[in-house]
Amino acid sequence: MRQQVESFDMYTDQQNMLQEVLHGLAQPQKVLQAKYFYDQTGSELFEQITQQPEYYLTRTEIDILSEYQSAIADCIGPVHTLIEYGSGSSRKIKSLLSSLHQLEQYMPIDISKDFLIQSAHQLSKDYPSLRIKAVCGDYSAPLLLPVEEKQKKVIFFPGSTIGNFHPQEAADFLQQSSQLLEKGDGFLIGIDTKKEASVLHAAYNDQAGITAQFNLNILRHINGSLNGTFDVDLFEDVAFYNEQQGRIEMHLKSRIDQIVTIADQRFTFKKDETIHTENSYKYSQEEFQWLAKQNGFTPIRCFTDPQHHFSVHYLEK
Ligand code: AVJ
Repeated sequence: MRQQVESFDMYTDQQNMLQEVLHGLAQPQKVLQAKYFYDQTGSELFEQITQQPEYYLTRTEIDILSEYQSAIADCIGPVHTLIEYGSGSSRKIKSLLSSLHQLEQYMPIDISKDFLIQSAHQLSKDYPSLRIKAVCGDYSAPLLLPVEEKQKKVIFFPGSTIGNFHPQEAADFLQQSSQLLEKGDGFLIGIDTKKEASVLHAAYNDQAGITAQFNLNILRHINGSLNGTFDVDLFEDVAFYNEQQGRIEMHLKSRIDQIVTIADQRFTFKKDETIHTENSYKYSQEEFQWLAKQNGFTPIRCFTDPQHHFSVHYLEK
């Protein structure tokens, strides 16, 4: 029973967080990478965001995956290995594990090791004949995966997480992913669409203030992990749709002139100066298909909801 879940440790860069944080805060426009939202508290807050009425993304993606469950499975055809970037919602993955044809192996990749292993064991109870290889690693960096050649593979990357990358980084990321694949392998990816600014604005400014807590929590994470002196009450959450760039921007705005220290380095903030904590790019169906085509994939089909609020693209190498 136990042998059904194997785990592989490929996460190497513990030292990186300090360097990346210090580097980002030294820029003229201070910046923190969105991946640092996700400590234990941050992951829990994100989970709560997905349940807010204004945050349509997760709910809509789950609806699309369930509505088109068999169409997706037929479109993909027989597949040996399903790779998931970031082991997220079990509802999304279960819909695929239950419907994909001839699936033998599931390989979730995540940097949060405890969460990864725990969800792998949980899933193995419901899918006793599935081989699960849990890979602890950073899927945004080049990875050597324990996959068999000559077996059809599909990468699943839900949640519009690729939206955190600048378009050029998203392009590089697609290229890098295509290098893990062979001709005929697939990529199933969730993409948030361009839509009325008011819908987008509401999704990132929920009434309950959960997104604000999530944004501010990045400062607590840095305080805890890197000995920072951020006073969370002296920063304010700001989120808006930048229509020019087609992205939601999240910032933390300093309420006063202040100095913050991290690992003995001092950073000065002017009143109203911001730290840019996240971009969340939105793509029309045509824009994303164009990006995929330019970067090693053929768009096969795009699944969407009646309001076109979210999209799930199936691409083939
Ligand atoms: C997990 C990156 C898809 O961009 O909507 C939610 C993160 N940030 N609310 C998104 C997020 C603020 C989320 N992604």
